[in-house]
Amino acid sequence: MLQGDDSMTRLKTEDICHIDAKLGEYNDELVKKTGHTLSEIAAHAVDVEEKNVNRKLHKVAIIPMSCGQGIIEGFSESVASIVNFLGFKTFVTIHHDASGIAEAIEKSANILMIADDDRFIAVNLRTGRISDNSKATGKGYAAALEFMCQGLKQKRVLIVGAGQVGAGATEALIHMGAQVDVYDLNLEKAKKLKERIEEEKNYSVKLETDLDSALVKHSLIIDACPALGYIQKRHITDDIMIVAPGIPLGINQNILPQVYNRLIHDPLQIGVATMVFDASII
Ligand code: PYL
Repeated sequence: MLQGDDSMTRLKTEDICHIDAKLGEYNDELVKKTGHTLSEIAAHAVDVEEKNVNRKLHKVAIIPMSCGQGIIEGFSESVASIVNFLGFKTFVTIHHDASGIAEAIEKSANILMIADDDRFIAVNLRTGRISDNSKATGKGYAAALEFMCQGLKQKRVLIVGAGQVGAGATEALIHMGAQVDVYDLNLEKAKKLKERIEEEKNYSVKLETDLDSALVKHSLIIDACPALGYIQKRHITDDIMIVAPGIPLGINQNILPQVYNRLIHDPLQIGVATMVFDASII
């Protein structure tokens, strides 16, 4: 039933063009669903107190990158609007690529954010700390889920997708005391994640091999894969909560109204907020 791998989906301008204008609205939606703001979710994801993040110490530059498939119109501006919303001084460089990096440093930026087709990173030039968007996104959504269901200790969570986002979410969930079950269409990939986590964290991850029955059994779900609409009406329970960093959304359009109040999904906001907070740690 599930098609597609879990490599990073490339955003399109239409996925992100509304971000700036709707940040306030999205923040209110997060508060309604989780009890916490975008800043608080991101701070929680990186284990810092939101009020202790000293925004004044940082100047963030977003540098458009033209390599590979090229610049996504509105991408850098959307990232800048999120970082600015969090309270950091932020600008998009006029130049792109190497000239953009030079410009950022000449204008005294100390955190640089750059994305090519494979990676989106924030680099803290003072500390050398590199924050990766995929991992940060997994952590950020795990934090949002923890707030939404008021604690994850000993709760069972299904992660669909064992890529970088799923891996970030797995590590964060373990830290929160949850029981993690992982499904990936590519069983080998899921096994690799399980083995790595068991070796590094001495923690047992359960592999799910049948997505349909896994979805029926779980009410806490992280949709971290790019497959469309695989969560169907028969999977919806009264207590279901879904956080969905995956693009496109894995929930069938027909059941969206039923789950809307227990669903968190955005194209960039939580991931970018978490990576910039992570990069700003001194
Ligand atoms: C970073 C996002 C999250 C989801 N998909 C990822 C994606 O779209 N990556 C490609 C980003 C390319 C940006 C382009 C630019 O405009 O600077 N190089």
